Amino acid sequence: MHSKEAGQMEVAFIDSHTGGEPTRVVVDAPLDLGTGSLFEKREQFKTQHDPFRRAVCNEPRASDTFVGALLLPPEDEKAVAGVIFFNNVGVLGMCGHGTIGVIRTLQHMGRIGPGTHLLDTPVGQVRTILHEDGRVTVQNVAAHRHQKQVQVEVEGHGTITGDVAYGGNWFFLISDSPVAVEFQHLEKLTEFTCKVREALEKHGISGKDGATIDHIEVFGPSDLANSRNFVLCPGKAYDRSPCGTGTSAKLACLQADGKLQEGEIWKQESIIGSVFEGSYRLQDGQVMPSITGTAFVNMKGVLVLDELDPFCWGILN
Ligand code: PYC
Repeated sequence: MHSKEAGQMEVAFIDSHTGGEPTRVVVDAPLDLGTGSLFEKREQFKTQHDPFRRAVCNEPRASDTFVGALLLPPEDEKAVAGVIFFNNVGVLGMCGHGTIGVIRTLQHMGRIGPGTHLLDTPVGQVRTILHEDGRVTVQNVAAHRHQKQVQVEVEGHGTITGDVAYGGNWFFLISDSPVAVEFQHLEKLTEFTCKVREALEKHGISGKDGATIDHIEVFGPSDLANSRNFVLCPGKAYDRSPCGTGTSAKLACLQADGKLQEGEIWKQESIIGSVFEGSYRLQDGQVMPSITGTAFVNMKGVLVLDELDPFCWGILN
Protein backbone atom coordinates (compact mmCIF):
# COMPACT_ATOMS: atom_id res chain seq x y z
CA MET A 1 0.00 0.00 0.00
CA HIS A 2 1.24 3.52 -0.76
CA SER A 3 -0.15 6.73 0.70
CA LYS A 4 -1.13 9.03 -2.13
CA GLU A 5 -2.58 12.11 -0.51
CA ALA A 6 -4.60 12.74 2.62
CA GLY A 7 -7.67 10.51 2.62
CA GLN A 8 -6.42 8.28 -0.21
CA MET A 9 -4.84 4.85 -0.28
CA GLU A 10 -3.36 2.97 -3.20
CA VAL A 11 -3.36 -0.83 -3.26
CA ALA A 12 -1.47 -2.80 -5.92
CA PHE A 13 -3.31 -5.56 -7.77
CA ILE A 14 -2.75 -7.99 -10.64
CA ASP A 15 -5.67 -9.45 -12.59
CA SER A 16 -5.76 -12.68 -14.54
CA HIS A 17 -8.41 -14.94 -15.95
CA THR A 18 -8.57 -18.71 -15.80
CA GLY A 19 -10.74 -20.12 -18.56
CA GLY A 20 -12.58 -16.78 -18.64
CA GLU A 21 -13.09 -16.43 -14.85
CA PRO A 22 -11.26 -13.42 -13.33
CA THR A 23 -8.98 -13.46 -10.30
CA ARG A 24 -7.79 -10.18 -8.77
CA VAL A 25 -4.70 -10.71 -6.63
CA VAL A 26 -4.20 -8.03 -3.97
CA VAL A 27 -0.45 -7.86 -3.71
CA ASP A 28 0.00 -5.70 -0.61
CA ALA A 29 -3.17 -5.68 1.48
CA PRO A 30 -3.10 -2.84 4.04
CA LEU A 31 -5.00 -4.90 6.63
CA ASP A 32 -4.32 -6.02 10.17
CA LEU A 33 -5.55 -9.63 10.22
CA GLY A 34 -3.83 -10.58 13.47
CA THR A 35 -1.23 -13.28 13.98
CA GLY A 36 -3.44 -16.39 13.95
CA SER A 37 -3.82 -19.18 11.40
CA LEU A 38 -5.04 -18.42 7.89
CA PHE A 39 -8.44 -19.72 8.97
CA GLU A 40 -8.46 -17.16 11.81
CA LYS A 41 -7.17 -14.44 9.48
CA ARG A 42 -10.05 -15.20 7.12
CA GLU A 43 -12.45 -14.70 10.06
CA GLN A 44 -10.79 -11.35 10.82
CA PHE A 45 -11.08 -10.38 7.16
CA LYS A 46 -14.74 -11.42 7.11
CA THR A 47 -15.76 -9.66 10.31
CA GLN A 48 -13.45 -6.60 10.36
CA HIS A 49 -12.65 -5.76 6.75
CA ASP A 50 -15.77 -6.41 4.70
CA PRO A 51 -15.67 -2.93 3.07
CA PHE A 52 -12.20 -3.77 1.72
CA ARG A 53 -13.58 -7.00 0.19
CA ARG A 54 -16.30 -4.99 -1.55
CA ALA A 55 -13.85 -2.30 -2.67
CA VAL A 56 -11.80 -4.98 -4.48
CA CYS A 57 -14.55 -7.20 -5.96
CA ASN A 58 -17.68 -5.12 -6.39
CA GLU A 59 -18.70 -2.39 -8.79
CA PRO A 60 -17.58 0.27 -9.58
CA ARG A 61 -14.02 -1.23 -9.64
CA ALA A 62 -14.91 -4.81 -10.54
CA SER A 63 -18.01 -6.87 -11.26
CA ASP A 64 -19.93 -9.79 -9.76
CA THR A 65 -17.69 -12.28 -11.57
CA PHE A 66 -14.47 -11.31 -9.77
CA VAL A 67 -12.78 -13.54 -7.25
CA GLY A 68 -10.31 -11.66 -5.07
CA ALA A 69 -7.18 -13.23 -3.60
CA LEU A 70 -5.33 -11.60 -0.70
CA LEU A 71 -1.68 -12.54 -0.92
CA LEU A 72 -0.31 -13.15 2.58
CA PRO A 73 2.78 -14.70 4.16
CA PRO A 74 2.50 -18.51 4.28
CA GLU A 75 1.78 -20.45 7.49
CA ASP A 76 4.30 -23.08 6.51
CA GLU A 77 7.75 -21.83 5.55
CA LYS A 78 7.86 -24.40 2.75
CA ALA A 79 4.88 -22.72 1.08
CA VAL A 80 5.35 -19.89 -1.40
CA ALA A 81 2.44 -17.80 -0.04
CA GLY A 82 -0.80 -17.83 1.91
CA VAL A 83 -4.01 -16.75 0.24
CA ILE A 84 -7.57 -15.85 1.24
CA PHE A 85 -10.16 -15.99 -1.54
CA PHE A 86 -13.32 -13.90 -1.61
CA ASN A 87 -15.95 -12.63 -4.01
CA ASN A 88 -18.76 -10.10 -4.38
CA VAL A 89 -20.76 -11.49 -1.45
CA GLY A 90 -18.26 -12.95 1.02
CA VAL A 91 -15.24 -15.17 1.64
CA LEU A 92 -14.56 -18.52 -0.05
CA GLY A 93 -12.90 -21.71 1.20
CA MET A 94 -10.68 -22.82 -1.62
CA CYS A 95 -10.86 -21.64 -5.20
CA GLY A 96 -9.49 -23.78 -8.02
CA HIS A 97 -9.50 -21.25 -10.84
CA GLY A 98 -8.23 -18.64 -8.35
CA THR A 99 -5.29 -20.85 -7.33
CA ILE A 100 -4.31 -21.26 -10.99
CA GLY A 101 -4.55 -17.45 -11.31
CA VAL A 102 -2.44 -16.87 -8.16
CA ILE A 103 0.31 -19.23 -9.35
CA ARG A 104 0.50 -17.56 -12.76
CA THR A 105 0.50 -14.15 -11.02
CA LEU A 106 3.39 -15.19 -8.76
CA GLN A 107 5.24 -16.28 -11.92
CA HIS A 108 4.47 -12.92 -13.54
CA MET A 109 5.88 -11.19 -10.42
CA GLY A 110 9.08 -13.21 -10.79
CA ARG A 111 8.54 -14.95 -7.44
CA ILE A 112 8.34 -18.48 -8.86
CA GLY A 113 9.26 -20.44 -11.98
CA PRO A 114 8.11 -23.79 -13.35
CA GLY A 115 8.09 -26.52 -10.69
CA THR A 116 6.16 -27.54 -7.60
CA HIS A 117 4.86 -24.88 -5.21
CA LEU A 118 2.86 -25.14 -2.00
CA LEU A 119 0.13 -22.61 -1.26
CA ASP A 120 -1.57 -22.21 2.14
CA THR A 121 -5.32 -21.57 2.20
CA PRO A 122 -7.78 -21.29 5.12
CA VAL A 123 -9.05 -24.83 4.36
CA GLY A 124 -5.63 -26.46 4.04
CA GLN A 125 -2.44 -26.55 2.03
CA VAL A 126 -2.56 -27.22 -1.70
CA ARG A 127 0.29 -28.42 -3.87
CA THR A 128 0.55 -26.85 -7.29
CA ILE A 129 2.67 -27.61 -10.33
CA LEU A 130 3.52 -24.79 -12.70
CA HIS A 131 4.31 -26.46 -16.02
CA GLU A 132 6.81 -25.10 -18.57
CA ASP A 133 3.95 -24.25 -20.97
CA GLY A 134 2.10 -22.17 -18.35
CA ARG A 135 -0.52 -24.76 -17.42
CA VAL A 136 -1.03 -25.17 -13.69
CA THR A 137 -2.04 -28.33 -11.84
CA VAL A 138 -3.70 -27.86 -8.47
CA GLN A 139 -3.62 -30.82 -6.10
CA ASN A 140 -6.62 -29.80 -4.11
CA VAL A 141 -7.72 -30.54 -0.57
CA ALA A 142 -9.64 -33.83 -0.09
CA ALA A 143 -13.08 -33.99 -1.75
CA HIS A 144 -16.01 -36.15 -0.70
CA ARG A 145 -19.64 -36.84 -1.41
CA HIS A 146 -21.71 -36.11 1.66
CA GLN A 147 -25.17 -37.23 0.44
CA LYS A 148 -26.33 -39.05 -2.65
CA GLN A 149 -29.50 -38.36 -4.69
CA VAL A 150 -31.15 -35.83 -2.41
CA GLN A 151 -34.58 -34.69 -3.57
CA VAL A 152 -35.79 -31.14 -3.16
CA GLU A 153 -38.95 -29.34 -4.31
CA VAL A 154 -37.95 -26.34 -6.43
CA GLU A 155 -40.50 -23.64 -7.17
CA GLY A 156 -41.58 -23.85 -10.81
CA HIS A 157 -39.43 -26.93 -11.50
CA GLY A 158 -40.92 -29.74 -9.37
CA THR A 159 -38.72 -32.32 -7.67
CA ILE A 160 -35.02 -31.93 -8.40
CA THR A 161 -32.46 -34.57 -7.47
CA GLY A 162 -28.80 -33.91 -6.76
CA ASP A 163 -25.74 -34.95 -4.75
CA VAL A 164 -24.25 -32.88 -1.94
CA ALA A 165 -20.46 -32.87 -2.18
CA TYR A 166 -17.40 -30.95 -0.98
CA GLY A 167 -14.44 -29.98 -3.16
CA GLY A 168 -13.07 -27.06 -1.12
CA ASN A 169 -16.53 -25.42 -1.19
CA TRP A 170 -19.98 -27.03 -0.85
CA PHE A 171 -21.90 -28.01 -3.98
CA PHE A 172 -25.29 -29.41 -4.99
CA LEU A 173 -24.64 -31.37 -8.20
CA ILE A 174 -27.53 -31.96 -10.61
CA SER A 175 -27.05 -34.33 -13.55
CA ASP A 176 -30.61 -34.25 -14.79
CA SER A 177 -31.24 -30.56 -15.44
CA PRO A 178 -34.65 -29.33 -16.62
CA VAL A 179 -32.79 -26.49 -18.40
CA ALA A 180 -30.32 -27.46 -21.16
CA VAL A 181 -26.73 -26.67 -20.15
CA GLU A 182 -26.07 -24.42 -23.14
CA PHE A 183 -24.71 -20.89 -23.39
CA GLN A 184 -27.93 -19.53 -24.91
CA HIS A 185 -29.77 -20.53 -21.72
CA LEU A 186 -27.58 -18.58 -19.29
CA GLU A 187 -30.47 -16.56 -17.87
CA LYS A 188 -32.70 -19.60 -17.38
CA LEU A 189 -29.82 -21.55 -15.82
CA THR A 190 -29.18 -18.66 -13.42
CA GLU A 191 -32.86 -18.43 -12.50
CA PHE A 192 -33.13 -22.21 -12.04
CA THR A 193 -30.00 -22.59 -9.91
CA CYS A 194 -30.89 -19.58 -7.73
CA LYS A 195 -34.22 -21.29 -7.00
CA VAL A 196 -32.45 -24.56 -6.19
CA ARG A 197 -30.21 -22.75 -3.71
CA GLU A 198 -33.22 -21.07 -2.09
CA ALA A 199 -35.00 -24.44 -1.87
CA LEU A 200 -32.00 -26.13 -0.23
CA GLU A 201 -31.90 -23.40 2.38
CA LYS A 202 -35.67 -23.47 2.93
CA HIS A 203 -35.66 -27.26 3.44
CA GLY A 204 -32.57 -27.23 5.68
CA ILE A 205 -30.43 -29.24 3.26
CA SER A 206 -26.81 -28.52 4.04
CA GLY A 207 -23.27 -29.85 3.95
CA LYS A 208 -21.49 -31.42 6.92
CA ASP A 209 -22.15 -29.73 10.29
CA GLY A 210 -24.85 -27.56 8.73
CA ALA A 211 -22.50 -25.90 6.23
CA THR A 212 -24.35 -23.76 3.69
CA ILE A 213 -24.42 -25.17 0.16
CA ASP A 214 -23.57 -21.98 -1.68
CA HIS A 215 -22.57 -23.40 -5.11
CA ILE A 216 -25.03 -25.13 -7.46
CA GLU A 217 -23.59 -27.18 -10.33
CA VAL A 218 -25.61 -28.48 -13.26
CA PHE A 219 -24.27 -30.94 -15.86
CA GLY A 220 -25.06 -31.62 -19.50
CA PRO A 221 -23.43 -33.23 -22.53
CA SER A 222 -20.32 -31.76 -24.20
CA ASP A 223 -18.64 -32.21 -27.58
CA LEU A 224 -15.23 -31.17 -26.21
CA ALA A 225 -15.09 -32.97 -22.89
CA ASN A 226 -16.76 -35.65 -20.74
CA SER A 227 -19.32 -33.15 -19.58
CA ARG A 228 -20.26 -29.45 -19.62
CA ASN A 229 -21.21 -27.64 -16.42
CA PHE A 230 -22.88 -24.45 -15.31
CA VAL A 231 -21.88 -23.36 -11.81
CA LEU A 232 -23.76 -20.75 -9.81
CA CYS A 233 -21.33 -19.12 -7.39
CA PRO A 234 -22.34 -17.52 -4.07
CA GLY A 235 -24.14 -14.38 -5.27
CA LYS A 236 -25.76 -14.59 -8.67
CA ALA A 237 -22.73 -14.78 -10.95
CA TYR A 238 -21.88 -18.01 -12.77
CA ASP A 239 -18.38 -19.38 -13.04
CA ARG A 240 -16.92 -18.76 -16.51
CA SER A 241 -14.36 -21.50 -15.83
CA PRO A 242 -15.32 -25.15 -15.21
CA CYS A 243 -14.82 -24.39 -11.47
CA GLY A 244 -11.89 -26.14 -9.82
CA THR A 245 -13.67 -26.91 -6.55
CA GLY A 246 -16.83 -27.90 -8.47
CA THR A 247 -14.83 -30.27 -10.68
CA SER A 248 -13.24 -31.67 -7.51
CA ALA A 249 -16.70 -32.29 -6.01
CA LYS A 250 -17.71 -33.98 -9.28
CA LEU A 251 -14.64 -36.26 -9.14
CA ALA A 252 -15.64 -37.33 -5.61
CA CYS A 253 -19.14 -38.24 -6.86
CA LEU A 254 -17.75 -40.14 -9.88
CA GLN A 255 -15.40 -42.05 -7.58
CA ALA A 256 -18.22 -42.87 -5.15
CA ASP A 257 -20.35 -44.18 -8.04
CA GLY A 258 -17.46 -46.27 -9.43
CA LYS A 259 -17.60 -44.27 -12.69
CA LEU A 260 -14.01 -42.94 -12.69
CA GLN A 261 -10.93 -44.87 -11.66
CA GLU A 262 -7.89 -43.47 -9.84
CA GLY A 263 -5.62 -41.63 -12.34
CA GLU A 264 -8.22 -41.59 -15.14
CA ILE A 265 -8.72 -38.17 -16.78
CA TRP A 266 -12.07 -36.36 -16.56
CA LYS A 267 -12.41 -33.35 -18.88
CA GLN A 268 -14.84 -30.75 -17.63
CA GLU A 269 -16.06 -28.04 -20.01
CA SER A 270 -17.50 -24.77 -18.68
CA ILE A 271 -20.60 -23.07 -20.00
CA ILE A 272 -18.38 -20.75 -22.11
CA GLY A 273 -16.29 -23.60 -23.56
CA SER A 274 -13.12 -23.52 -21.43
CA VAL A 275 -11.86 -26.91 -20.22
CA PHE A 276 -10.15 -28.23 -17.06
CA GLU A 277 -8.62 -31.68 -16.83
CA GLY A 278 -9.30 -33.49 -13.58
CA SER A 279 -8.22 -36.75 -12.01
CA TYR A 280 -7.84 -38.06 -8.47
CA ARG A 281 -5.69 -40.30 -6.37
CA LEU A 282 -6.71 -42.08 -3.21
CA GLN A 283 -4.85 -41.31 0.00
CA ASP A 284 -5.90 -43.07 3.20
CA GLY A 285 -9.28 -43.70 1.54
CA GLN A 286 -9.74 -40.01 0.70
CA VAL A 287 -10.26 -38.61 -2.80
CA MET A 288 -7.45 -36.16 -3.56
CA PRO A 289 -8.39 -34.29 -6.76
CA SER A 290 -5.99 -32.71 -9.25
CA ILE A 291 -7.21 -30.00 -11.60
CA THR A 292 -5.21 -28.63 -14.53
CA GLY A 293 -5.95 -25.39 -16.37
CA THR A 294 -4.35 -22.22 -17.67
CA ALA A 295 -4.54 -18.59 -16.60
CA PHE A 296 -3.36 -15.41 -18.28
CA VAL A 297 -2.38 -12.20 -16.51
CA ASN A 298 -4.37 -9.50 -18.29
CA MET A 299 -4.19 -6.32 -16.19
CA LYS A 300 -2.28 -4.74 -13.34
CA GLY A 301 -2.40 -1.46 -11.50
CA VAL A 302 -3.39 0.22 -8.29
CA LEU A 303 -6.78 0.56 -6.68
CA VAL A 304 -7.29 4.11 -5.46
CA LEU A 305 -9.37 4.19 -2.28
CA ASP A 306 -10.54 7.74 -1.74
CA GLU A 307 -12.59 8.36 1.39
CA LEU A 308 -14.42 11.24 -0.33
CA ASP A 309 -15.81 8.79 -2.91
CA PRO A 310 -19.29 7.69 -1.74
CA PHE A 311 -18.78 4.35 -3.56
CA CYS A 312 -15.18 3.88 -2.44
CA TRP A 313 -16.13 0.65 -0.61
CA GLY A 314 -18.12 -0.83 -3.47
CA ILE A 315 -21.81 -1.04 -4.22
CA LEU A 316 -23.59 -3.41 -1.84
CA ASN A 317 -24.97 -6.59 -3.38
O1 PYC B 1 -12.66 -22.54 -9.43
O2 PYC B 1 -13.09 -23.34 -7.43
C1 PYC B 1 -13.26 -22.52 -8.33
C2 PYC B 1 -14.23 -21.42 -8.11
C3 PYC B 1 -15.02 -21.21 -7.01
C4 PYC B 1 -15.76 -20.05 -7.26
C5 PYC B 1 -15.40 -19.58 -8.51
N1 PYC B 1 -14.46 -20.43 -9.00
